[in-house]
Amino acid sequence: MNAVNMPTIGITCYPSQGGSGVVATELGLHLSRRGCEVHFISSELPFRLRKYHDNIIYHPVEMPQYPVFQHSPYTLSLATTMSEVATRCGLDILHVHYAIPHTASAFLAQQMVGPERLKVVTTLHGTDITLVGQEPSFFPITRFLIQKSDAVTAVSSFLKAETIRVFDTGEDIEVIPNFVDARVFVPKEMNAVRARFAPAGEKLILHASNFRPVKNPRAVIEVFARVRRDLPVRLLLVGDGPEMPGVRQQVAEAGLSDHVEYLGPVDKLEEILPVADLLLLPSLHESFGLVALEAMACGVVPVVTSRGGAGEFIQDGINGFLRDPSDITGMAAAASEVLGDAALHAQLVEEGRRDAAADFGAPCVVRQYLELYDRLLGNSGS
Ligand code: GMT
Repeated sequence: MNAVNMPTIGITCYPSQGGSGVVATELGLHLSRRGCEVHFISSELPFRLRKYHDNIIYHPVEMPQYPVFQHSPYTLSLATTMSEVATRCGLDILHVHYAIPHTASAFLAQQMVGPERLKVVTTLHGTDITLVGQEPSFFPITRFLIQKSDAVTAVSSFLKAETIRVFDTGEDIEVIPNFVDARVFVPKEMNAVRARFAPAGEKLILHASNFRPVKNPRAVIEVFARVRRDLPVRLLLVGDGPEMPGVRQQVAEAGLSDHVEYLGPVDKLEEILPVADLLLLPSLHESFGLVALEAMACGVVPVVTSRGGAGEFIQDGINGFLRDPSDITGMAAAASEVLGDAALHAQLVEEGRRDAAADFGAPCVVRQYLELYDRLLGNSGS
């Protein structure tokens, strides 16, 4: 605890672009503004931290190479750094995002420091449960680590239910949803950028992801091709990943190259998202789908997979659309309908922005994490 009786928190996440790293970093930033001292412990500086912030200290994890190692044992180096930081900086809580392997390191660090001095919170984000954790070589340890954490949160009720169903962990998992800073993710005119990407006044569809198979990016191109039959529309692809070469080939083969822009990874998504009219996220599943919430905050209508947790913030036809990821026709029809009807589009934008800022706005959700920390540390109120 610091002078103003706020907990001192260690946060570990994957530093590269990806929803879990975004949520962890934004949480750390918001906690620091509320008076917590926050220590980020990770292999690299998380990408949204790249400037000075009061109350935030970054501790890199050194990973020594040695000829006998086939792979440097990151999990052990992380555990060592966590225990050193916990002791030296007086951490009350280690909050790890994405169970594998971060909870394993936190568990080891806790054993080294003493369980009475350091609590471990694990936030489950998605594929740590729905894909990676179910690999036979990871399943038993993932289950063990969930049970050993002092508190476990899941970013959606869907993910909580999946965790209980697959890992038989018991009900003691708290749902704390993802959040958006609705002062940063705001609608913007962006006339100059729009003129560049949509010179003839076309509508703009945007897809942003890490282009892995689970994101189903080929469906993005199929839906886009269908919508183009109905309306003048262009596509912005943000991000990069293993599916990108196949996507480029698909675009070329469909004769769509002149209508698609590849923007690559964008650190500050809020600087490009508002230019779009519609976001497409046809993932095979999404435990939450943070980018859809960020889109709503920016006044962009989301057309999102119905498999997973997105239905916990998107109401079909009210503030966005939910469709099965195999339903190319359904996604295209929803996109064409809303892009072709200005009044409907404006109505969905208004609903989406209001819903994103209310229940899923940063103040509301960060408070839930602070209350959890307080309960764990035996304090009352936050
Ligand atoms: O997409 C992933 O599998 C990685 C993961 C991440 O670290 O970015 O994304 C998951 O966590 C996000 C933040 O909580 C969620 O918004 C994403 O829905 C979730 N991805 C999946 O469930 C596929």
